[in-house]
Amino acid sequence: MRALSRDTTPAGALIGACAPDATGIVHLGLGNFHRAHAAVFTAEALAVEGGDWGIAGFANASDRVAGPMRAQDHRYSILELSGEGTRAGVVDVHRRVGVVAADPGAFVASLVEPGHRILTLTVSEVGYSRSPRTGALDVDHADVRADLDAPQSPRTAVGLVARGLTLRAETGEPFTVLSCDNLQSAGRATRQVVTEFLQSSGATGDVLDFVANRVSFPNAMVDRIVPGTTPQTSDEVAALLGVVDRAPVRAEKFSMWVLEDDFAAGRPAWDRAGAIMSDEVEAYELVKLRLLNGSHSLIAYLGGLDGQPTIPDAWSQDFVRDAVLAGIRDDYLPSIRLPRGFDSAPYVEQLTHRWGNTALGDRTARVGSDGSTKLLQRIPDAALHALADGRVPHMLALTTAAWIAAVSAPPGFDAGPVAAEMNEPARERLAQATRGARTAREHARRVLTGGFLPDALVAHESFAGRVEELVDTIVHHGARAAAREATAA
Ligand code: CS2
Repeated sequence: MRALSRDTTPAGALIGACAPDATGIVHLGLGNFHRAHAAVFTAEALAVEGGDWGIAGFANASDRVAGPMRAQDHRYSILELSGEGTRAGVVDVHRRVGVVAADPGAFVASLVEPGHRILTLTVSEVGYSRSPRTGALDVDHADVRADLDAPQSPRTAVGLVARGLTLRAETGEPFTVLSCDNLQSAGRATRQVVTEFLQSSGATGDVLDFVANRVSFPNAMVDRIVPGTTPQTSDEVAALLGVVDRAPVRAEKFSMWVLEDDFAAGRPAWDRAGAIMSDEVEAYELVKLRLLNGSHSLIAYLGGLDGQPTIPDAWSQDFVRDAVLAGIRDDYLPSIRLPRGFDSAPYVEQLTHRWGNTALGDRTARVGSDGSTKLLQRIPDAALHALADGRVPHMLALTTAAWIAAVSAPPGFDAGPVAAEMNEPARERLAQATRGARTAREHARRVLTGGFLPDALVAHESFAGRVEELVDTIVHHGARAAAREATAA
């Protein structure tokens, strides 16, 4: 069977069929999510309205995706999996690909090209280098410190963006930096860390003025469940399209993008491809980060501790479902001001179907990975809202407790094989912070006071004590008992 390329793409398989000649967007983080989300919106927008908005895509570290894409004329396929069956399409919107770790200079140089007017980012929550305790740029992090000491040769995402904007300030050409990650006030947060980086690394007033006045950082809410590719994915593509694709993506059918229409140098007609331009993006972000992502974390940690390998497996357990729906009702919904005209009931109903998508088979370990940074976007502000109202947010405490039990190895507790698969960048620091703890409660307390959560939240003894109790219950009686205890409270 022949490899996917311009010549072998089956007639009618192209999504959008837009074929841009020139690139106008630089993208950092050439993973599955970008390729199933913004890249598809861009291909569809260009098919409607055209424009020089091809994408120059950069992977952070490895050639795993960039290599095959290069060999396939920058094309790749998407498998959309739902109860209605599987659909395959081919995306053709990238015109260059690179790997930052191999050539950071090429990435920085691409930010200065005048035709490049937007940088999109999918670097995940970890990539913004924010302090868990304060939310500001984490200047204590070794990688950030190294970049601050040598801002001309950065390695972190924030340092790379700051370097590109510093060089772009010389031409003064306006630019937009668009975060497509699950961050609260994503644009504002990105502007903040980039500006803090520039200030701490001795940037000139001219550069700071340029970034303040000529660079926009729109807020955006992004949503599509995109699990990793499995060894079978290429076989499925081969069966459906008759070509070999070495960099396919799997995704659910649902896709949503809500953007603040604040682009300093223009944008593709994303709105004509179904994206929503709104002046209430932060409200949409909160809805999504809390109802979907916060609940997703609870499903993953309870399910993981219960040995459920996939999200639909976890979701099919009554104790998980009861806890999640209680969390939405009691802890998340009261913490949000809904966007105008937004009805939460059908949204939640739709979430239940998305979590139950067995065709997609999203992995529990994927959603449970990186909890130390993801939970910060999902839990603390909602919890503080409840606490300020005089309520203990039991399900947010349960989410925190289940994360601690799943990834930080309380004494004498085996979290099981699914939890062991979760990738947690803070494992080492968690181990240091909890070394020598003799009981589950003592262990939990050390995590709580170890700088992994905002000080303002941990200062609430009603929350910290609840987390401690629930870790204790998980360790001695299991996740089901803890969920029941929290749901009954
Ligand atoms: C998930 C998200 O990994 C996670 O924690 O909650 O990746 C989720 O699937 C997406 O945000 C859906 O848009």
